[in-house]
Amino acid sequence: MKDMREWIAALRGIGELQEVAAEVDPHLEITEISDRVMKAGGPALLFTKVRGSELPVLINQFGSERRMAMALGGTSLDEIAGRIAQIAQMQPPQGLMDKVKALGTLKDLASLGTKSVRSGACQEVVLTGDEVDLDRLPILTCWPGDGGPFVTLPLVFSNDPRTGTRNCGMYRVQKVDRNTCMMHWQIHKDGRQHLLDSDGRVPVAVVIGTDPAVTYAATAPLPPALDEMMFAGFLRGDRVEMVKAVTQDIEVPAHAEVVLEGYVDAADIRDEGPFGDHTGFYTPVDQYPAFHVTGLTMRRDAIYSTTVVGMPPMEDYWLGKATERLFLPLIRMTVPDLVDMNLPLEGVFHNCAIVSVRKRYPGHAKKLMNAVWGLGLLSLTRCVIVVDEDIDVHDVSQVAFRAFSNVDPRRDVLVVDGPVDALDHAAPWPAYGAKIGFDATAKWDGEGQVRPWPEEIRMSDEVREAVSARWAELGIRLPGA
Ligand SMILES: Cc1cc2nc3c(=O)[nH]c(=O)nc-3n(C[C@H](O)[C@H](O)[C@H](O)COP(=O)(O)O)c2cc1C
Ligand SMILES: [Mn+2]
Repeated sequence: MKDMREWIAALRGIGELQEVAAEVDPHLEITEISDRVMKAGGPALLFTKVRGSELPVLINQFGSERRMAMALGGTSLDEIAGRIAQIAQMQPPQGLMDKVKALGTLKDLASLGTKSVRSGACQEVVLTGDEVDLDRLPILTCWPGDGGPFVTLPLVFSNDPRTGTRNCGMYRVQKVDRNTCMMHWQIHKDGRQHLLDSDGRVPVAVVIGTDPAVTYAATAPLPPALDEMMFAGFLRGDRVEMVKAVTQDIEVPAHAEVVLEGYVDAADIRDEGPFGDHTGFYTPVDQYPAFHVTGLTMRRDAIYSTTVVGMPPMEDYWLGKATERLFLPLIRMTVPDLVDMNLPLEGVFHNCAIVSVRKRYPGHAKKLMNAVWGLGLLSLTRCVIVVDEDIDVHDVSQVAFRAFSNVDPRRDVLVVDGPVDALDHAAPWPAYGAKIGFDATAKWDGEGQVRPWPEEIRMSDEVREAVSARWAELGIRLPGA
């Protein structure tokens, strides 16, 4: 897919998109409608008549596992993760079959770059200087306590002032007036570092509405040196086409729907928020830099893409799940003893990670906690629960059973201090506080278990198979069967 239109057409083609022709209000009403649809696991919505704007609004494009996988060109997230694992584990090919397979993998790698083009549909309409008017866009005011309208699904592009490396992160953008916004890049994020390393001003492009692999890539926690557009190119198997912005020295995806060009000014710090956030709480007003818009470019019939975050589950749950699945093979390159990982819904990404370990030595579970607290944005995880590898980390009930029964609080709990997520409201200080790890694995002698560890109860295979064989004969009906 090269743009959002192809994606919309694909969603429509498989019955995953519902068009809404009735007029709707971007002030709170779209949130209430979309929230109901997201919580019910419903389709993507295309609102074609939005009060106060000519642009239709696309929302909930990623709101199911099926759509999320489709967005990244696969049938399931695990299948896409498998492609990444293949590259992560790439060995020099041995036999002929291996060589043929390796060619497929190399083809994937060939799509890693980006391609600079001279013109793009995103610049069919160009407004500069006094013509810039953000009031033309159907920017949502999501929740009653919000500080204003927010662009909620923006791809924020900036370049490292020292190296020129591109970054693309999804940081919400609050609209202040017709050509001024606030840039909510948090303390741990790459875009913010660009501003710190600059002479006080960084050119920035806020891009709205691209093909879904590109949009997803903006949310992916890649190391700063890795260009998210290369990652997007790999995911979709085709290089992303980039075009020069009109008023700033920066490139933007050529096939985007809407682009806000401008600069972020370190000397212009103002109040940002409040904002009803993905944690389920409002984040309070805080100080962030202003983003001054010098150019607004669009397609002639541009479509505005957005989301609503709030009390989970919402659409962004699936963006986070994709990251959990796709990054697992990459994490396993350096932490091979981490078998599987689940960032459960209730943990809103940063509050909880459940991981399983192939335990080989005393203290192995605690080693894994420390590994998690040392990995990129995962390091901000407030609670890490470690279980043995035979436990399904995605079955929260199974995990809870071990966490409740296998943990001696004095021996099996680790509390550490360090950086926590900027949105963690329970931490006493902003972005700094405590994190906790629970070792819910079976304990060994060498871990201070002086009594024998009990065996879990399981019926023998022989009896289970025998009962299965005569189950029909017994005539017992189980609920739901
Ligand atoms: C819908 C959505 C909204 C987000 N909003 C913000 C935000 O306002 N500020 C922020 O720092 N991160 C936000 N994030 C998380 C970042 O996009 C994510 O951490 C990403 O990895 C940042 O890119 P970077 O690693 O290049 O800095 C949001 C993520 C999603 C899915
Ligand atoms: Mn980045």
